[in-house]
Amino acid sequence: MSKLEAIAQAIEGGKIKIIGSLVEEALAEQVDPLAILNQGMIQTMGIVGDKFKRGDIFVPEMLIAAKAMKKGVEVLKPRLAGQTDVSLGTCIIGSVAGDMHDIGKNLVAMMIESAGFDVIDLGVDVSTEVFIKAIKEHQKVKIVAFSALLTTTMPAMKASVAAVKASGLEGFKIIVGGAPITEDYALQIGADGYSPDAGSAAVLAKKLIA
Ligand code: B1M
Repeated sequence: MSKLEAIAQAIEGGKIKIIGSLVEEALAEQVDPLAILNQGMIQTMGIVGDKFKRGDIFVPEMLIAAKAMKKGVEVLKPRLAGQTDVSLGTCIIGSVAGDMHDIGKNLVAMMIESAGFDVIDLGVDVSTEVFIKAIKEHQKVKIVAFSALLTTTMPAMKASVAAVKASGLEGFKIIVGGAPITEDYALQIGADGYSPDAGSAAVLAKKLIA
């Protein structure tokens, strides 16, 4: 079995104790960190989601797979994130109200940070009020980023975008993303940008402030 297959299997099986060393071994064998992330981890979470949808697994299995992925990403992070000395400004990010999913949001935060922004991660289930408070409290906010993974939390994203725009606060761009979000939806709710994945979110953030 290849290292990538072993990592995928450990994520799917929620093998939190061995995932860190498997990722380290793969890195030591010069496996591309992006391949570990995309093929070993993100793809596997898609498989986990499909199994959940079919009723082959339930929330606890989905949860331990998510925990294993988080652990794996922790080990991978230093190899994915670049180093920049100059700050491009602050990015406020969070998963919208009612949404507890944070793996994708954490990856977006990590990529935006490595692109040169100071990232304030508000976590999950973030209310509009908390987003607005954070924008007011931080200096040089250039990007406000909303993540949603559930069709049922898309209205919360819409409400947050509308409230931030109506708040009179200025000087930043709003970006949105997450599995059910599309470019059309982003436009429809008045966001300044949409991206389908973490890497392109960082590119978009830089482009929007240029
Ligand atoms: Co949930 N869940 N979940 N879940 N979960 C999904 C999203 C689901 C598609 C599974 C399925 O049915 N196939 C489904 C949603 C269906 C729908 O809305 N139509 C679902 C459901 C139904 C639920 C519950 C309702 C289940 C229940 O309780 N009955 C419940 C809701 C809880 C809540 O939020 N209120 C729930 C709970 C959970 C867990 C807690 C068990 C766990 C989350 C743990 C955690 O995040 N800490 C979980 C998981 C793990 C998943 C799946 C399997 C994997 C999500 C993930 O981490 N993917 C997911 C199925 C799937 O996605 N195929 C599923 C890997 C991650 C890297 O990808 O998050 O998509 P993703 O992020 C990507 C892009 O979307 C993008 O970049 C990232 C990578 O490059 N992106 C952005 C994300 N945010 C962005 C922001 C941007 C730009 C890009 O700009 C700001």
